[in-house]
Amino acid sequence: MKRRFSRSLGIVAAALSAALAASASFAAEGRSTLPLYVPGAGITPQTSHTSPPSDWRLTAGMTFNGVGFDGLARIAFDSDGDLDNGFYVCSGALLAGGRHVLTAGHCADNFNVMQIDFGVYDNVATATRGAAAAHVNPGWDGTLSVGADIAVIQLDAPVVGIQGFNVSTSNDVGSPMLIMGHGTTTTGDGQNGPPGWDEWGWAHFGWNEADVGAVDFNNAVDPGNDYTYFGDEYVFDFDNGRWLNNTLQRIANKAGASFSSSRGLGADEALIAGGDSGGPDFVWSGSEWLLAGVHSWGWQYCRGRIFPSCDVNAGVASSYGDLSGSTAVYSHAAWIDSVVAIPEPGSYGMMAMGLLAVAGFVRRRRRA
Ligand SMILES: [Ca+2]
Ligand SMILES: [Ca+2]
Ligand SMILES: [Ca+2]
Ligand SMILES: [Ca+2]
Repeated sequence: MKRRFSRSLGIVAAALSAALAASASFAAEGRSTLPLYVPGAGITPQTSHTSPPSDWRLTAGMTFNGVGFDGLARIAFDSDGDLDNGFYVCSGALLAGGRHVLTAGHCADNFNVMQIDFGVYDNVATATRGAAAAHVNPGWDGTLSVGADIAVIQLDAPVVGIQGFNVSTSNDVGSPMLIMGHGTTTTGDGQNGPPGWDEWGWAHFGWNEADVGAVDFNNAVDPGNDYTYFGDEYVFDFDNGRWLNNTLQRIANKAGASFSSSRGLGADEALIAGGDSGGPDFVWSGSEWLLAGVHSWGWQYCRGRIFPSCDVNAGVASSYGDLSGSTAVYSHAAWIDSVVAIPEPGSYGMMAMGLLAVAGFVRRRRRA
């Protein structure tokens, strides 16, 4: 089970052409989930920035407001029982208590092998665990933008010595968020092409603002929709300071909607990319970083919908003007509490049975 992702960079480079083969779920039109499939062994990893991704590495010992982020997780998984022949990559965050990881539903609804690495710096993990069970939100059926794309993974052994995070219980629309993940990297200007593996041994961080919740956003881009919501979500745009690329404000203007969106956070602005799925958006409470969002989807919205286009590069995902969505944690705080409170199984055998039972349930439900 314990495998290091230290396979050759050559294999990773060869896999580049198949990058961004998102796994599942294209439910809401145009939106796509952001796990990355890595065709050969090796790992990927992260995030689109205003300057070279090397400026945005999450390095060992780095703190924000005095808090370290070894609790950021890199998740490798597959449903063929084998990580050597390729796997999917997501991100996640350690919950307070050290026994669970918060991630996206689409990262935990179809796997039978999973390796979770914490505190990965230059491709060396501070701690590695497996999954004992996956608790996918009951509302998740592959449909994006209805607030259901969230899951809690129970670790096969507690993580000690690494700080986990508490969840936010308030609606954080309007808040600046510290975003992190182990996805692919590029720059927002599109000059470096689609997100790739240039920084594959590192996690990256950046900032953005949660401008609008699920209902107001969907009503603006899809008037008259009849979505059934299971929770809330936050929608972000990747700003470069220009009016033209302030996509959420332009959507609001066009729709006569009540929300607004700034022209961004200057050089700090970032957007998630492939492989960041399931990763965290943090808000600062005044005394701690709280888990506010779980990365869910990306959307090259602008082309064909807004003129002149709000996207600086229609061919590059996570370029300026593109959108992302994160499941809003506050809307699932009670559910997360209930899952984390479930007693641990008494033996490894029982844990394995629990995992299979969850996976089987999800498969049956998704065929329905
Ligand atoms: Ca595989
Ligand atoms: Ca923004
Ligand atoms: Ca904006
Ligand atoms: Ca784009």
